[in-house]
Amino acid sequence: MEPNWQRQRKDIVSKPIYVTRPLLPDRKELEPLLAEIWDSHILTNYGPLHTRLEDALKHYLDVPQISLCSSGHMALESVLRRMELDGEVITTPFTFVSTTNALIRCGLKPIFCDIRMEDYTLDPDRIEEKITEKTCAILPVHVYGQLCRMDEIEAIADRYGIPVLYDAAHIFGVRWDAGVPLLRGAASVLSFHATKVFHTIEGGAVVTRDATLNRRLELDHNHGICGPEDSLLPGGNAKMNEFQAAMGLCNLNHVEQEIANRAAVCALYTELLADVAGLKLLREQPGVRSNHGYFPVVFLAKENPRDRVFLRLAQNGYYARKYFYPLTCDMTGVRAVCGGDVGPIDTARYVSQRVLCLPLYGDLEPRHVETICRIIRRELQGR
Ligand code: T4K
Repeated sequence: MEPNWQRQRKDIVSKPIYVTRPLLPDRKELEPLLAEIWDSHILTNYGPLHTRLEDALKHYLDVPQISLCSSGHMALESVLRRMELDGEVITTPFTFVSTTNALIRCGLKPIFCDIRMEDYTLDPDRIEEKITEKTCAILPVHVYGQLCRMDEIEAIADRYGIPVLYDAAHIFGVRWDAGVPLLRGAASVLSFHATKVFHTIEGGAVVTRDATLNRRLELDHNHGICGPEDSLLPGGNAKMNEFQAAMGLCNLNHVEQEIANRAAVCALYTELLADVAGLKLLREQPGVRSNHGYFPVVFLAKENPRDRVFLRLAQNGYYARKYFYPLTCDMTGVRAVCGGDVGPIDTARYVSQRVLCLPLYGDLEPRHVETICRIIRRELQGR
């Protein structure tokens, strides 16, 4: 049998493999769009490519309107502002810090609520105990592209007469038998960051059924400007520019293939890890076509081998990520504003301390998936 060190040396990759790698179109595809920009000299401020991307996304996402933005974070802030909320917002701490920071930066108080062990989304059974007379909204996250328990969350919100705003940063391309998930609640916010299944380098968008809110968002993203001589509301600058739109138009042609390629990578991970004792994989949600944005595994063993596996993978050139650790409520900047005492959020704490997102992108080679799984099995089973 090969000595252990030789087996380990074989696993080391020459180039690091990160948790993700952005989808990039062939440069030739981008060139005609760049030529249009050079011809028109329109670089930003709702130019022709911006309009084309908006139309293409409305069609792809099956939504009546969309307001593009410079990032997912700015999209989140703009909609929180334009919904004119004031007070406490019930939300999940198991998310990227942007979700929580957006609330704080808009003068709102995040009230952290626990998540479900099944899919790591906000637990509807724990929401009502957090509602007070100051509650003004609920902000759940479709984390890892897993759809929240929207019917249950919205039923509670309706009973108390408060809106639901979804952080939908992870669900681009997720399809659902029961309707268009982005059209649920008051609004949904997408991220088109480079690390997402579909990207515009940086970028994001708000989707809402409410045409008035949509118009106010467009104004908010461009200084409130309604013409050369007036500004209707105190907006800022959160516009998507023409270069971002060009990248988006190219990537949109490939996103279905990217999702299919990612599905194949996830199927291989699942095949190689499904029988590993003490490892929890995401289950497919019934009636949902996943976009395979993330492949989180949760280590259930009492001794919690998460950090050991993380390090062993890194020693071999595989850079998994602890999305989402620490919980946002435990981050220094959030604690400074919200204080440390957030009440019991046991499931969120458990998952956050034990989760690892494995490398995942469409052209991740099967040999890397096999090596990653071999390393995990060896660490967990000693072989
Ligand atoms: N809400 C939720 C639930 C979110 O997850 C996010 C963003 C937002 C809101 C806010 O949306 P944006 O304002 O970002 O549009 C990354 C992303 O920056 C962030 O967009 C994303 N969530 C979050 C989950 O992940 P980091 O700090 O982990 O990124 P970084 O730079 O460490 O990238 C991860 C790996 O990806 C790198 O190790 C290498 C690879 N990579 C990254 C970039 C940027 C590349 O290969 N090329 C690249 O250009 O936050």
